[in-house]
Amino acid sequence: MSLPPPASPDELADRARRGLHDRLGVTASVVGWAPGRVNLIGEHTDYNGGLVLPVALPHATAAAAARRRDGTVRLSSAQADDTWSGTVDDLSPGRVTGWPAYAGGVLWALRESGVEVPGLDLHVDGTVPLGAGLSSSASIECAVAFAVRGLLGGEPDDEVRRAVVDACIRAETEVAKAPTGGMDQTVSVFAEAGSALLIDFTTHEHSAVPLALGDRRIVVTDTRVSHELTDGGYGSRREDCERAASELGVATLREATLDDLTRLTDERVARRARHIVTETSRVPAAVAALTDADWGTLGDLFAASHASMRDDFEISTPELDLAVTTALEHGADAARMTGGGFGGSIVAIVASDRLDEVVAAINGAFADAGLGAPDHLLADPTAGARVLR
Ligand code: GAF
Repeated sequence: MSLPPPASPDELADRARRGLHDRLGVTASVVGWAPGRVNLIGEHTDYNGGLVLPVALPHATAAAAARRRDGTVRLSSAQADDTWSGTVDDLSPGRVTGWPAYAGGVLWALRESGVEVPGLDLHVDGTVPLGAGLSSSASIECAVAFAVRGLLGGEPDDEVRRAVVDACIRAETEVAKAPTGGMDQTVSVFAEAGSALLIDFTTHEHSAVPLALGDRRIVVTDTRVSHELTDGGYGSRREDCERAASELGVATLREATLDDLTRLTDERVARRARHIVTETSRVPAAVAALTDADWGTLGDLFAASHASMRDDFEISTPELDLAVTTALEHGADAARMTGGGFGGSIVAIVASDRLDEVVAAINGAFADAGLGAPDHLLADPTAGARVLR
């Protein structure tokens, strides 16, 4: 059994260039490329001032673009039949829904931040599975932002990259109305090949954590149970966390200890907060385990993280639980659900010689349970967004 790699950045850029030509009849002058992500550990901690440890996927979005002189914006996508046409003003919050909110909301947010966004034709094409909890939306946003930066000239430096992350977060929260926390855009822009990215959402600093995986691979299983961050479950978890922080008199739950949580009166809110406090403490421990190639400890941390999301945060599903249990029974060193939850994917660390067995066992368990076939991919840690000319 083999899990083939997705199109390379150059191949995907060529696909996007061809798409721009075929759908909108123009020749691309630049392509923005940005990856999706899988989070190793640190879930729902980003909007709580906590720590996260994602890696960028080789699966990505390419946005091919050409400047226009008349101020018009036209957007098309290989993953959608419709073409959006209007001006940057038409992309402001409340005026656009669906995929153009992600692709085009970035143009509005960049302009709000002072960037002179020109009229443009733009076509996106991607290999990040949609609705799988692997940040297809952040990869679209960041690819579009890098295409715009490419049209404006020069290579995005660190300051420009930070501004891109901020604009993409605004597009997602204010235009697409997904109340997310910023992890996905940060790793899509700042990831380094072969490393995870440790991000601290109190200091807003990040650092690459080289992964000593040896003959192990990061395997993602998409349960293909739908995952939608605008559905309300994500937002209600966020509200519970904010309520806990407010009752404890702290700015974010990063400042709370387990002892503090005994002061919370609502049982559900206390469990949500316990997930955040314990999950944040697991991130540095996982960094140490990954750095030392201590797979036993990493397995324990992933197991505690999964149980915390299942029982305290209540964002797992029977399909995610089944995939995790089956992966572990068949030799995965570590496995947990990943991303926002309510469906989506699990992430597992698996020795190369157990890969086929783990994949076959999950497929078999899903078939036995009468579930649709899951998808699997290899998450070899990739570098972040770039401009391709
Ligand atoms: C989603 C969000 F977009 C992130 O900001 C993060 O909160 C994640 O869910 C959960 O860790 O991907």
